[in-house]
Amino acid sequence: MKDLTPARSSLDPIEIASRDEISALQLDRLKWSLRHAYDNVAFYRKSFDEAKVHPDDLSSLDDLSKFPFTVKTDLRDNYPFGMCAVPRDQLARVHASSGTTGQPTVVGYTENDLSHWGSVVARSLRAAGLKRGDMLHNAYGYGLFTGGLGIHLGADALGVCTVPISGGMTQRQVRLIEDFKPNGITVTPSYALSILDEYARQGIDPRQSSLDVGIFGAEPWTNAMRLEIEQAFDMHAVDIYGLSEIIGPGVSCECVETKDGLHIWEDHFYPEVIDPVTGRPVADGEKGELVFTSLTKEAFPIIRYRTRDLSRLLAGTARTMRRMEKVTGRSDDMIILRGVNVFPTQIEEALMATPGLAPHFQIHLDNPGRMDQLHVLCECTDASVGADARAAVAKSLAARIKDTVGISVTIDVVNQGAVARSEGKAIRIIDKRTRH
Ligand code: DLL
Repeated sequence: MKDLTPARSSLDPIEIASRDEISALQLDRLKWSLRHAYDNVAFYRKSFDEAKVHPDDLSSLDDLSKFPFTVKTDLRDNYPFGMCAVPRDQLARVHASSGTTGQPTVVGYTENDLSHWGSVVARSLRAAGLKRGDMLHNAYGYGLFTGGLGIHLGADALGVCTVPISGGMTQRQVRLIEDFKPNGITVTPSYALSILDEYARQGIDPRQSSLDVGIFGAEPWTNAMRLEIEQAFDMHAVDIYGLSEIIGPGVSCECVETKDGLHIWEDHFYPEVIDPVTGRPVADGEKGELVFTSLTKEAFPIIRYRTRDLSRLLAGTARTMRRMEKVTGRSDDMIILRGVNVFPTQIEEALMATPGLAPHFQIHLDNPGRMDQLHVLCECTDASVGADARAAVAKSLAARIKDTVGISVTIDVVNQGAVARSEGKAIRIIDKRTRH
């Protein structure tokens, strides 16, 4: 793999500023953001008043913990523009979450917000190893989802030429990678696997492709999956994180030279990690739920947003800005199976460590006899293996899950292509449990 480390001189000075400098900037911006939210959004005025706090009560960064949280339902309750802090004619863009559970969540951006978004995504792409003059195959979905257009904005800001292919039509994805010879690809890790399958189907060796780096996010993925993808494509695989409520992609990103967690662009997003039960902030290094406060957002300022994503904060390495550990999962996706907490990423890790299995999987939950059962659907790499060999692989995966996660599960090793493929975010859990 190529050394893609960006020149130090190409970084934004704040990325490598001293901690004192970063904290001073954060404090200034935090004061502005709290005041802006309080003065311009009825929801924040009410929630601060009810909690008996005022923007003037913040004199240090730690004082932020006095302020109330914002949760997803607050955004839904204020659908569509109740959380907007600027007159409607100052909005330059809106995006919305898919709203799988009902009401979509709407977010909006002013021109300045779009410019900041572009600059944090540009920073992320640069950290991942792209530079002016490169070409990027952008297979995140375009539309209301922030992935496609968010990455596009950052690529424009960095001077990278974008192929705005969006998700889907996998055959064409391979064709255009082969014909256009891009340096990088931005895509969900699960859709990258579908593209890999298509390479195999067409009999083309992905290791010979032009790709030097893949920038993967929008869903959890493990370091084991990173290795799999890096080896399959002979390219770097870097993690990018973000969520619409905070801005979209580009809240944090790994640096290609270290790949040791995602540097949070702390001059725009103030991170905290809290104990999800007590709501109290925990010290850096301790695991909990990520909470973000926007520091520069004009249209939809967001104060102490509970992401439900589990991670921990770590000191900076390649940059002075702090890192967040790779997200292990969302608290919403945590399965409690007979009293044991299980995340799909743990199943992914066990699967990737089991020889003979392809990286596609889905978890089915059921409770036929009132007892919860977890069933893993996965595929073997070799279609010609017989029933006995499949049973042996299934047994070895079940034993590994028992060993590492501590639960008994059933496994079905199905034919290649029988596990549903993703064109965006993978659906990892099918919950067929009935509430008795
Ligand atoms: O998924 C934004 C995005 C697009 C990020 C493209 C990266 C690349 P939402 O649709 O609002 O926004 O979903 C946000 O996705 O709270 C996490 O649960 C999950 N997520 C995003 N990035 C990662 C990641 C976009 N790198 C939700 N690792 C977040 C794990 C991620 N989970």
